Amino acid sequence: MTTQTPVADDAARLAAFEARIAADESIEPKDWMPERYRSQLIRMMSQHAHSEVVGMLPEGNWITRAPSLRRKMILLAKVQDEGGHGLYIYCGTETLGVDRQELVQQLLDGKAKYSSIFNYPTLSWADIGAIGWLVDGAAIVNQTMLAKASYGPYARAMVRICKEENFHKKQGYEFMVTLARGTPAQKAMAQESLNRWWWPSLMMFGPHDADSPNSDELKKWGVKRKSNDELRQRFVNLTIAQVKAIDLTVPDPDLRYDEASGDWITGPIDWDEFWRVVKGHGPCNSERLGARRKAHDEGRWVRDAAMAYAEKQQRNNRETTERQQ
Ligand code: FAQ
Repeated sequence: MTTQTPVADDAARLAAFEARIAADESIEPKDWMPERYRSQLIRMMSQHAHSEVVGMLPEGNWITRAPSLRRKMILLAKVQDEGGHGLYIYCGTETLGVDRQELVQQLLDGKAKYSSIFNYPTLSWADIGAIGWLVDGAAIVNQTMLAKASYGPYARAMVRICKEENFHKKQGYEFMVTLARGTPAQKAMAQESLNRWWWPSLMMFGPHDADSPNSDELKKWGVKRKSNDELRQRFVNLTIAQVKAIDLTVPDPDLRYDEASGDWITGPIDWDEFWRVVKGHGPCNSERLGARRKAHDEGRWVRDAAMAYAEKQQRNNRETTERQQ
């Protein structure tokens, strides 16, 4: 498949499209859509797919070091799930007329974004629990909203992905509960990990609404149903209760409860750090891209073999059909 040539938008079709969005109709791949809607979806969905695939790396690092068979099996299954999520979302993106290889190449060339969170290192075993709890927890808050997105293939992928992410989050929290109720050293390891993952998890929701150039358009077209700040606030409210339940603390001296709104209000987020990581200068950006490039190069023979096999099957089918005629 090659990238489709943009078709000029016209006012009547745009009005009909916007009426469908207002009526909460699902937009499907063969429906007419404004080019800007298409390109915004390709941008966001491909970044999401890349995040899932790059997101396998921090946890994948610990598969060989899991301390029990049970934890190893859970971790293996989780990392495999994330790869599957990437594949669903790449498939969803292809329905917009873009070639997957083109998107993967953008990632390998360092031209595509993926979630900032995966550029932080996994330094201790507790990080595997913290990722399931906080990173999958944040992803669920965001993706439950996206399961109602106006673009059908993306929304349907999110429904399935959220079911799996819920398992991931629950195992992550159960993991942290076990450490927090374990020996003093285990509890300290859980706390140290929470200290490192807390702020990067809040950054996953993107910049404040006032600094989010894409949000207005995405909300107008029903892709985002809630803003970055609304989702971040929901995540904070849900998570602080869980932190307290296991007697840990978040590394935020300014955290306070606001009686009037019922919200937990955090201190300021370090946006300089966020943009540094997004622009490629986080602690693990080059390591992550290096690992993806290596995997891509080493997997070339698998792709070549799969293509050769598919061509052979097609040839055999053609010959069988010709013989039967
Ligand atoms: N990291 O105007 P906005 C997961 C960029 S999946 C990097 O607010 P938008 C599962 C943004 O792209 C995690 N870049 O952008 C898992 C834009 O740049 P551009 C991924 C970020 O699109 C768990 C610029 O900043 N989830 O974790 C980030 O309206 C465990 C301005 O921002 C998704 O991708 C960031 N955190 O809102 C896997 C969900 N935030 O393109 C493995 C789908 C912003 O203009 C293990 N995506 N940027 O150059 C979304 O919901 C949205 O795209 C946002 C950003 C909310 C991420």
